[in-house]
Amino acid sequence: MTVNVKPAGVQRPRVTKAAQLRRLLTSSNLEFLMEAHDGISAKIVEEAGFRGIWASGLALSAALGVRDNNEASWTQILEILEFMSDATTIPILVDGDTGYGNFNNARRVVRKLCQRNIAGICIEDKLFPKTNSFIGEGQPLADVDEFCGKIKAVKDSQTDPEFSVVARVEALISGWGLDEALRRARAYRDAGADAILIHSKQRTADEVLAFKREFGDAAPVVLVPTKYYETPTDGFRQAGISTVIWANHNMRAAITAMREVTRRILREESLAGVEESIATVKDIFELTGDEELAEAEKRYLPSPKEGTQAVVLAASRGMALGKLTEGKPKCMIDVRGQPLLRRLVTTLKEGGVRDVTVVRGYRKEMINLPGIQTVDNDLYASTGEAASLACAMDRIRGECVLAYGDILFRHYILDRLFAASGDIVVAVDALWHERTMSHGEDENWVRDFVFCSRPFSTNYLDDDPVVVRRLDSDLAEDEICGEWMGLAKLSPAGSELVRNELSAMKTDGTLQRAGLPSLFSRLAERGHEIHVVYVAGQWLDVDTATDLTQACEFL
Ligand code: SPV
Ligand code: MG
Repeated sequence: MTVNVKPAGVQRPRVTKAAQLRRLLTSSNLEFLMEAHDGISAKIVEEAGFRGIWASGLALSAALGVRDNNEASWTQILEILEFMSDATTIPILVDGDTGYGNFNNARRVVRKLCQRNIAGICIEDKLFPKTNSFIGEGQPLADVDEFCGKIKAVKDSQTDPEFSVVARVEALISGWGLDEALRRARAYRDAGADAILIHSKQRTADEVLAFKREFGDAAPVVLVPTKYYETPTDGFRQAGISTVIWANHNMRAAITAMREVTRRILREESLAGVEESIATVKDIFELTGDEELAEAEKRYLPSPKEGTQAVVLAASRGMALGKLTEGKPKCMIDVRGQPLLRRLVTTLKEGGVRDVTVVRGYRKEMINLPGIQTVDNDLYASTGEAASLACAMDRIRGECVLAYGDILFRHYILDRLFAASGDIVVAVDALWHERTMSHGEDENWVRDFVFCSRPFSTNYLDDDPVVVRRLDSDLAEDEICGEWMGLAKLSPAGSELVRNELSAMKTDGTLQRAGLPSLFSRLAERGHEIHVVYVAGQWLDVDTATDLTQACEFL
């Protein structure tokens, strides 16, 4: 029995854009190219189901607000073509006007088009700078031999063997008649053109169909029925035409739509009247492939730590800062143009924390930053940090960061907490003594000192876990191993331990006045290990005016 399955790893050979266009030009069916003039219109052409794009010189120029007279340079056009090509998978036939100069300019253009995966170029037998075919009468034509040389030069220069060169005959446009058109078309075919575009500005297709009858199948024949649009398309099919170009209709449709909407908004001074009739913003996202970016972000960006929470304690006023906290809580004090809390929240989110809950109290309405959730401790004036934390009890779940609302620290400290083992991990500054020295005397300065199982060591091999014995603002100097930064990380089990301890404190009546040091000390006394990550400075808190000055310098 034969099983018709493609063997794993065997890919269907990719048909290049140049090969796709060549197939359209040489196929026995009538094919169509639709005008586009930028990335989005090119996408719309592909989305509609067209198998090829006409990058119209008229429409590209118009989109830039210039005339179809080579006012935009070929490199400016090339830039847009690159966007159009990158945005689509179907081939683009570029309207290359006269080739932007002589054979030498034209071959340079073609090399660049091949580099950008453009499938073909159409060049017309007029003079540079060109004039649109529908303007004026008797436009001068290029010398036949000169134009044949140009065709040969571009065919010799294409780096993709299936790139197509369409030679456009303007003899009928310029009033030279059928014989001249045929003479030219045959010469261009002999010079190597892959197809002939016979252009006409008559209201009927009579002259282009007469051309086709005489020219026969000497080369694929391409039409642009802009002026003879009333001719039934089947007529082209029966005549054996290769390809029809709908040359400028997206640009014209866009002009009509933009005019209508712009004028209406001006008149009505409102968007209400147009909203229903225009593309949605979501349409724009879809057309430009936002979904792919979202997928790619999942693949390539570091994933936010699954469900990591943070609870930030920001209920207190910060009396020691005096006038500065008269109208707002300490965490909202401006530090170099941003509230302290905003900087902290940014650090947490950049570190992979998904949800940040801020416990508010004093002047709570002032804490209104985007991207945070809030809970309130309305008894902030008579309660301490443990009571504030208990207000966020249901947010202490899974992996959770606890932070004072007045600290700033370098990102890597959070990374180290996440990397550390242990259900409860606290960041402890071993350089507490240096902080004392640089801070100077200040009786309002309350610090959370830590007595640990082992002091900080610089010994590289010494990596046994260090645990907290006691956390207190009132330790004997020889017991102090460091200062707690006001930053801790809880594992899911650690979150549960903290919730249970807060409930126990509520029951035994100690919750209201306790600080977080007592919470951790209680847990340590019960035999739960509180792991220490030693850091060496690189953080600060803002308790006093001196701290505020240092915070500005820190940034
Ligand atoms: C274009 O679309 O720019 C063309 C076709 O060259 S036409 O405007 O009909 O000449
Ligand atoms: Mg043109």
